[in-house]
Amino acid sequence: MSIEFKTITPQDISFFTTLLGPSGAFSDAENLDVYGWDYMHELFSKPEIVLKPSNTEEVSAILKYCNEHEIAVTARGAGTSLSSAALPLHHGVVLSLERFNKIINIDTENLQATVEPGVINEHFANEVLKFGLFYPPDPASKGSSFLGGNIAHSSGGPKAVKYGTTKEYVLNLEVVLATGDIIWTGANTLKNSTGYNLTQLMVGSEGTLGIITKIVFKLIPKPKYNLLMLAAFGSAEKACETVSAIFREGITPSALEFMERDAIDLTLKHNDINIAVPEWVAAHLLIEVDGNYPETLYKDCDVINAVLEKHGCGDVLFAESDFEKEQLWRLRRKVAESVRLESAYKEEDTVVPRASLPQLLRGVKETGKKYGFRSVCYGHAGDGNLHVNILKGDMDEENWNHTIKAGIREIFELCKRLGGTISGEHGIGFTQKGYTDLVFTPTHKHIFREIKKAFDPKEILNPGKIFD
Ligand code: LAC
Ligand code: ZN
Repeated sequence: MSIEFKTITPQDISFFTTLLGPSGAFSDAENLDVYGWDYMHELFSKPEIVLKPSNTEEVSAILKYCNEHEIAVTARGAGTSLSSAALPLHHGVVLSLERFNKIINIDTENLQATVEPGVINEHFANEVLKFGLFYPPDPASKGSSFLGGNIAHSSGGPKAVKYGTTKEYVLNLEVVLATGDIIWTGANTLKNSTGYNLTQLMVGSEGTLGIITKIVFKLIPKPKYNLLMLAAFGSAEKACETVSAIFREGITPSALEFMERDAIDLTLKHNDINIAVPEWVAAHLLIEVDGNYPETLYKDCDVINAVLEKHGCGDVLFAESDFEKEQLWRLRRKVAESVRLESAYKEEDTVVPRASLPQLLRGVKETGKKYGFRSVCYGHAGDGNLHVNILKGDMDEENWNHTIKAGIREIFELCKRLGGTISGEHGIGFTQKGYTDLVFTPTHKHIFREIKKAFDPKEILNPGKIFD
């Protein structure tokens, strides 16, 4: 944290209050407290003021002022980042996008929508569904996370295995740069071969390059049918082996999720979900197929069932009703929340080429034994994306804060050896920065710094995140 930012003065507060009105600028203790936490609840860093602009011009005026006065600005969506990206490390301004909550237009002719970044993911998906349209990215936080934050993190979710992550759906962005300049990054077209791809540069940039104020999304027609099954395995590694075999048989499921026994047990413990899991079950795969023709989907399920049998699957539960589907999805979606209810934990977002998943799981468990930690593994197996939650339980502070970091590093080294990387969908933010030396060479860092300089010469935007 070498950069020095200016502390906010009464004159600055007066500027912001005049610009946004008293209901747009908050420096009372309660607000500063709320916006100093993030989802992980382990870290706290208090902003000096919280600003809630409602339009692009206000964002532009805020950034222009902060740039001139060298005040740090941390953009914040719903605060659900799993890498502490919205934590105002250098205090200064938290710029909340919560008032940017309008769906501006749903274009049913072109299958596109223009929205503001503070729209909640699930609300947007439900609104476009009214027109028979589909916005697939469905992170676990979809009920509360904002679309702008989803772009900032390149968020995924179970549907990504067939439909891709957020980045596949972003066509064009209105962005305010640190200087206050406003640009559109591209065009509202499905193709664009016109210069550098600034749109995709913004995706995953975690608020370090600019503030997104409008989004043009691509939409697709909603498939009419889906089938869902829960496959039980006596061996977690066998379950992982099955994943790539399903694709090799020519099937691309619309979701292919993995949960090891510990994840299932924690979810059942902390939620009212009525599913009996026999003793012998070591892991589940949750497999969904979707499309417009039920007979094709049943045939796909036959192919999948044959693969499951060949790989030692002990039992398949086929969801017979919407209620049963909902129960199975809750079993999967509630894992993260349940782990959190159980213990303090570290959230690692490992990702490898999908056929390497069994090796990754084995490595995680071996590392856990070596360092004495309990890991709960689950996630988007079809994407080779395994969430590894390391539980604190009764581990002492020294181990928790220092020793096990070496274990996490070993897990990430394994990811790299297997051709993977250290985050599939949660981002680097602040919490994962200490491991980026494994994946960023000095050349990468040089390029990153030059890009940063071009967008944000005084480094006021989300300082201290992704890289120094
Ligand atoms: C999930 C979140 C943690 O997949 O990414 O549940
Ligand atoms: Zn996930």
